[in-house]
Amino acid sequence: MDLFRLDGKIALVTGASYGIGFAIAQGLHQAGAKIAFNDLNQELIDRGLKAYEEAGIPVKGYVCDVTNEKQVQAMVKQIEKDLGTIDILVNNAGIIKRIPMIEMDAEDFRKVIDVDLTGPFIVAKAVIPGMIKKGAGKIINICSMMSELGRETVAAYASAKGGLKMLTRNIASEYGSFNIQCNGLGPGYIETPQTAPLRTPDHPFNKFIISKTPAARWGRTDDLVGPAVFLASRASDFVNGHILYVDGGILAYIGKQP
Ligand code: NAP
Ligand code: GCO
Repeated sequence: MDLFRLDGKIALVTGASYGIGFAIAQGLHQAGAKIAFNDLNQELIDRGLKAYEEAGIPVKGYVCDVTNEKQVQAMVKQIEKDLGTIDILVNNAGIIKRIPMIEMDAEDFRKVIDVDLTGPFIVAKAVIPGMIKKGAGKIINICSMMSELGRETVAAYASAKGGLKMLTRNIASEYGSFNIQCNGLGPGYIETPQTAPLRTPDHPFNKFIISKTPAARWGRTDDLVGPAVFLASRASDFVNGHILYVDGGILAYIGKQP
């Protein structure tokens, strides 16, 4: 089972002060990796550092906006000084704005694309040269059900996550010969602050999602840990350009007969 071990590896998980990123960072640490994470401001970093300390996980935290290429390049150089070359990148940082498309300002649309698609491009571009030098690397882009499906009010987010699916495939195509594997992890509907507005007891979306999920429940962040460790480890060395959906069966299911 050493195939799934990450001892000696250095992982950067973006936007990982809490939520899915935090859970994935925890799992990568348990598999042996050293963890670096970033978030938008020192307050979030401090919140994350406290949470990692309480979980007994030694980490390095960096204030960095993934949409700012100068900040990202500086952060990657600092991580290389502090820990060494990044072996595993998890592009997790993301936002969503739930607005009907015809009511959405173009600025808001651009902001979602910037964080959820341009950000992963910028961070991957910054870490790939080190992976090439090292002769190996793992990139995991956090995609979504919206990489495959649309729904009302998430036009920007679905466009970004659909693009992220193709960016994943393109990185896989362009850098596979350098022994870099780039795959997507596509969570279903997961209990995090991002989906909290949809999970209030009286919110119709709550029942809807449970009816659309064969597992008949919302996902938990720890449901994503095993798939993330798999995609970060030697066990997936011949898996490249694949989007691994961890959705309880949503994408396989037409929905319950009313
Ligand atoms: P979340 O709770 O909103 O956490 C996202 C993290 O990214 C936050 O720490 C956030 O900081 C950070 N972030 C936002 N913009 C950033 C930027 N420009 N630079 C650096 N960090 C930034 O989201 P989540 O539910 O854990 O989701 C994490 C990822 O999974 C996202 O890519 C999301 O699209 C994806 N996803 C989520 C679900 C779900 O059901 N929850 C399902 C599929 C995919 P702030 O606290 O300042 O916002
Ligand atoms: C929404 C949700 C979803 C989830 C996730 C599903 O409003 O539909 O926020 O987009 O965040 O991306 O995989």
